Amino acid sequence: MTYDLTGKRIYVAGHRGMVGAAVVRRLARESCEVITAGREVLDLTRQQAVMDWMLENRPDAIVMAAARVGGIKANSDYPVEFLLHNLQIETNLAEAAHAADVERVLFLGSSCIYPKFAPQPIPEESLLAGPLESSNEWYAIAKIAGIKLMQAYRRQYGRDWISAMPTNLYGPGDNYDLETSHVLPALLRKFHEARARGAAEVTLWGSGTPLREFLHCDDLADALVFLLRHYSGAEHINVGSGQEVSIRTLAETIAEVVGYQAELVFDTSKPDGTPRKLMDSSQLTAMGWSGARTLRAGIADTYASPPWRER
Ligand code: GFB
Repeated sequence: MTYDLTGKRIYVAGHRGMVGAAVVRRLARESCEVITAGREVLDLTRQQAVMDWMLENRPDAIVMAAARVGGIKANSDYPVEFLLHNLQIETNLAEAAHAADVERVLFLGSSCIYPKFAPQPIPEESLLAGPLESSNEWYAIAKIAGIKLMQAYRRQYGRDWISAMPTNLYGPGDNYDLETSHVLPALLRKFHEARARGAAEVTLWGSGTPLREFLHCDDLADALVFLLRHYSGAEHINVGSGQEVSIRTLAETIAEVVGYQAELVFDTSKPDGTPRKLMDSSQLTAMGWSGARTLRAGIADTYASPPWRER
């Protein structure tokens, strides 16, 4: 199938976030109209406000890049917000999209919602096949519900709405708050500041042994536009890079990019989380998408972007 984006009005929910901003950048290369609505215009946790906005603006397609996201500590510290706000955002958007007869909706899951001990690489059918990682089960339940909601609208109303399952993401516009961010931006900041201070050590959380797959947000955005154009199915599609590193190796790579060597100190009072979550993205590659940049090139691109460097 091909969904022609020409002349379409595509609403990018969450356009100020790292993923949303990357999708807006990618859609700028298409002959479509991009619609956005900042939090000051539209609070996506408010059902009536979302319904009113959607019926007034009537986009042809929606990329649901709005969510309450964060790293392993943020997920443990704010279970209510990770469950409640993500449920509110996805249910409000879906209900309003149906009312406004939106023809395409692309929902975003995350590789962390697979079972803690899913087979590696993780195939799409592993979803719900085992217990979740406890540190982010709140977020996982909300995101699994979102995938199910897309399937429900396909089944009951024939909506051609789809879901993608991205791996751990990074890139320009990331969250660099050391308490709530993901590991890659946190280590970029830690090494950047260690160099500025001439610090001898950089402290990492956990043991450094967990393995993580990483994908640059601009590569994700390209894959999402590809799926919006070419994918029509009930099952979510894994979007990974296939590039997996240990947290220790990630730190060593970031030290090289930042240009500062420091002793790595591992604070094992902090959780490791899921030991590994490499996804099997062969369905996506079989459809014809490829082109994820190397992790080192992606980290270098990120470190060459704000807030580290003005482009
Ligand atoms: O990226 P991260 O916070 O989330 O942690 P997850 C990845 C690994 O990096 C964990 C370790 O083993 C952390 O202990 N780590 C080491 C650090 N140093 C740091 C640090 O300074 N900051 C952080 N944040 N981690 C998330 C889920 O799991 O995956 C989210 O909790 C989301 O819901 C995301 O889905 C994609 O990869 O473990």
